[in-house]
Amino acid sequence: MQVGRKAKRPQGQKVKENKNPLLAFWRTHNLDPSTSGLLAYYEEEILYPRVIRIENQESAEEALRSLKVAAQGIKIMSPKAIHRIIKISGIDARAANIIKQEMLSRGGEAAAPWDLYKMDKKEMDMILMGTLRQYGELCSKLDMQPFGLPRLAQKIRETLENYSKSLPVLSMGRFTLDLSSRTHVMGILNVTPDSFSDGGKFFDPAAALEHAQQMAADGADIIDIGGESTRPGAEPVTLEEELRRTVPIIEKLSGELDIPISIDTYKPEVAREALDAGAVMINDINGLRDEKMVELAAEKDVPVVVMHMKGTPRDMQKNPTYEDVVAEVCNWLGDQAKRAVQGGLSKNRILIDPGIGFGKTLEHNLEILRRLAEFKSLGHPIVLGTSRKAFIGAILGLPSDERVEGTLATVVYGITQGANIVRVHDVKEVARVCRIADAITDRKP
Ligand code: HH2
Repeated sequence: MQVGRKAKRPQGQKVKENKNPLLAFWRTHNLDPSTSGLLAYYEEEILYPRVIRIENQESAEEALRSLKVAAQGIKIMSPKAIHRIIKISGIDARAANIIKQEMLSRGGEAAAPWDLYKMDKKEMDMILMGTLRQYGELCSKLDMQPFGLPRLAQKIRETLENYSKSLPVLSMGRFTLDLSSRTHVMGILNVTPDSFSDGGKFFDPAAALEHAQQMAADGADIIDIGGESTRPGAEPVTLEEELRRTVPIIEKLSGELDIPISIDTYKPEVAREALDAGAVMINDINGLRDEKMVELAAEKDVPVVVMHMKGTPRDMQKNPTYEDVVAEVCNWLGDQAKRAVQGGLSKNRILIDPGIGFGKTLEHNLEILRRLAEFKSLGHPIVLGTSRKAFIGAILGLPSDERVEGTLATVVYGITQGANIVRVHDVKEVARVCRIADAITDRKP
């Protein structure tokens, strides 16, 4: 790595080359290695300070190692190289006061409303700013404090760990998916007459089978089969009809495909029959609101995608409002995951999905994408379903069959922000894009 630009040598002057740019500069300018020499060096702007990218423990250690810092120094300094900002909601004012003092005394920061100093306000939000090192010390101190602070310390530790942890290998039936290794592609197979983008195309079983085979050949890691459209305004279909559409296809495909099949349904009865027919994963757009779905997933020990939706497909796009869409969706997903665990489902079976387009405006969808990384705080793999959706059409002014580039842009951005599985129609294009995005990001959180 070059530290400084070589200074221009005065004409005719013979100067011995020296690899150290500072010494070389002194010599070319006939300067002593003294303060004046140093000043001239800096005034010439030979040094090039550069903001470097350190995102995680690994890149922090690597940067220090490349400086030849001693092993002990790397251990001490690397947690200081990673800065995190945490928002805490509904904190007791007394607890907030202690946190503020503890953060400040460590050189960190804690922002709170002015009311903090009145001490009569019951609850408030706070934003903490600090290095991993400062958080570690803060939490050790909070462990000894009153007002629920030991519990909060535990939550802060968990959140920081979740944010950059490696995900477990997902086992499902005879398949395993290592979600930390790369982005996985979930190919959409809608066996419906009315889905917003491919409605009617694969309603015929022969066409559905052929399309699933093609998606597998194009690089799909999972095939997600749905028998009811959930596009805005869609009418629900009967249980019998949904079963009739999906179960025979799943039976046939599970014997033929060498990748797992997921059932896209919010009806526990459909999920049960689909699992019996060979599906090994549930994709629930209703986010496990139905207790029976939790019971089924726990009984069968299968992974479940818990998706957020505000309202129902019939009314979800009628003026959806949020105070802070990311906070609300994130908290709701956290609650649903907790409930599912209490209901017997193991924590590492739960995947979360912010539900792009389900009770969200264009701005909400963009905000969720922009801040997708915040969902990593929950510690569950993130599924992202942007494929050909209306918000892409609204920006580009294009119909659903011309939204592939728009979809690719959201997939790449989603991957950089932590998406682990992307649910898409255009498998071939997306699988290629994922390989490039994965190569760039090295899939490290
Ligand atoms: N989107 C749709 C359906 N299921 N599941 C998850 N987990 N995430 C999503 O974003 C998601 C989903 C809607 O898309 P599509 O299946 O293409 O359309 P339709 O509901 O009209 O069949």
